[in-house]
Amino acid sequence: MLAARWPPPGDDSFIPAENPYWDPEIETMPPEERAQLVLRKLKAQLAYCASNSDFYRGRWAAAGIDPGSISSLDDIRRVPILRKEELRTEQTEHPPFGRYLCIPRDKVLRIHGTSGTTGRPTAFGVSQGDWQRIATAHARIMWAAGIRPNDTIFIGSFFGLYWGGWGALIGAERLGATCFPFGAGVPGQTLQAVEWLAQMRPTAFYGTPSYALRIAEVARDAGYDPADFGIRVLFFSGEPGAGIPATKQLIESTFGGICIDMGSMAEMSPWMSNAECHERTGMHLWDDLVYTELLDPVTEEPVGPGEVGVLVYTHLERDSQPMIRLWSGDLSRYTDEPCPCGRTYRRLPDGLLGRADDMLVIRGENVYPAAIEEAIRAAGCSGEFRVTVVRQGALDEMKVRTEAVAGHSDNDLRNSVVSHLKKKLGLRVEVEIAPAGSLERTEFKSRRVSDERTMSQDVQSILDSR
Ligand code: 8LQ
Repeated sequence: MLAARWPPPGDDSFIPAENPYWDPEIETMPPEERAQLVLRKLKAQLAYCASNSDFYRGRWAAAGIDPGSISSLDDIRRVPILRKEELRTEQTEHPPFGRYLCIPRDKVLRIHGTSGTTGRPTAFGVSQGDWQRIATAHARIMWAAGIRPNDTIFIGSFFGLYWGGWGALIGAERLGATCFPFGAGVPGQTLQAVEWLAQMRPTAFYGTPSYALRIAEVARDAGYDPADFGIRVLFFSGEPGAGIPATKQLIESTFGGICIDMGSMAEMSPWMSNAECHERTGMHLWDDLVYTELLDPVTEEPVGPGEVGVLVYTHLERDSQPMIRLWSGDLSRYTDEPCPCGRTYRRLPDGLLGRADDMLVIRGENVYPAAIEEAIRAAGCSGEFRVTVVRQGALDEMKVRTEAVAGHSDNDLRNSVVSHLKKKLGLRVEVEIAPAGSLERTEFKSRRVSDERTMSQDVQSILDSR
């Protein structure tokens, strides 16, 4: 459905007949043809921002850019990159939404926001049209994950400012599935989740990977086998895990369903525009919804397939708070090799490697948090773990604390972690095995890797200054 109108209407009630694709034409079109579609939508989006936002008008005028002169996708590189700090500053100077809110204040249907743990929270004002378009985009992408109207979707995520659970909910509603917005974060709720899962037997699950694994532990403690819940599809966003092969496998063997990685940033909703299909070959970049560039973290030039770059996102159908070239800080690699699903979108076969500011440089090697998790999980650690990097004398040392696993001696587990990390990262580590269940769990996003040297701050300031 190549909508002639921009932005496309989001409120249509179309649901495909049984078919692998929600929109076969767009999802399987030759990439060159899709580039033309993306360009048409990009031009409409830029023109819209120029007419409706003093923020964009001002910054583009200052950069000497006439958005009307953009005539190829390459031309987008003339448009200035936008950083989250700039959004915060704009909202401080022009509260509450900043002048990139392109609709009248009274047309804001929903207010969401960031948690603001690292600075001023960012406010999201969403129009009714955008809310509906996000729902339709998410329904289309969830369809590709194998979710159908006869599924029941358990949403084990907060229903508050955080956009994750809401995005899954409205996508599920639009798809015509049965929604089970269970929530998270209330004391005692995880055990209740287990009991409801056993009783209601939903066929799909949404949350963070950490929380799914936490639910599995609580289930086992309560005498349930999570594989008996009957969940066919588990889809995730918000943190690494679902895209890390050993963690994906752990989730799949624990629950007996497929594990699907999704997620970009709340600002970029529809945040499922990075999302795997049921083949699980890495997140597709759903470029006709959000156009995604991968840029070298230092030169900001495009990188080729297989090279590490920062994901930079541009909305193509947002009328409330469109983001144009938002620098995510997340590192990844793409491939344009075909996916067995038949969709012609590029893919991120390694998921998100980690944020540029979380990348560690240990004894001269670039080490991504996702690679550390892959090695630790592959070593057989099914519980929680923590990684600390410290400087001892002139040397960087990595210390891992993980938990005992039933049926494995602590010594075997320790040796296994040491050898997997050595093989994957070439690093020597010190491993401590803590009692099972002793490390803190989260119902949201985990922070498992911490760098206690000053080095990473130096690296960050270099990255920031470019
Ligand atoms: N982040 C998000 N998804 C990720 C993934 N699949 N793999 C690795 N890191 C991921 C509302 C959605 O869940 C998206 C979301 O979490 O938005 P936030 O709260 O703005 O957080 C965005 C950050 O979460 C990204 O920049 C990634 O670092 C991480």
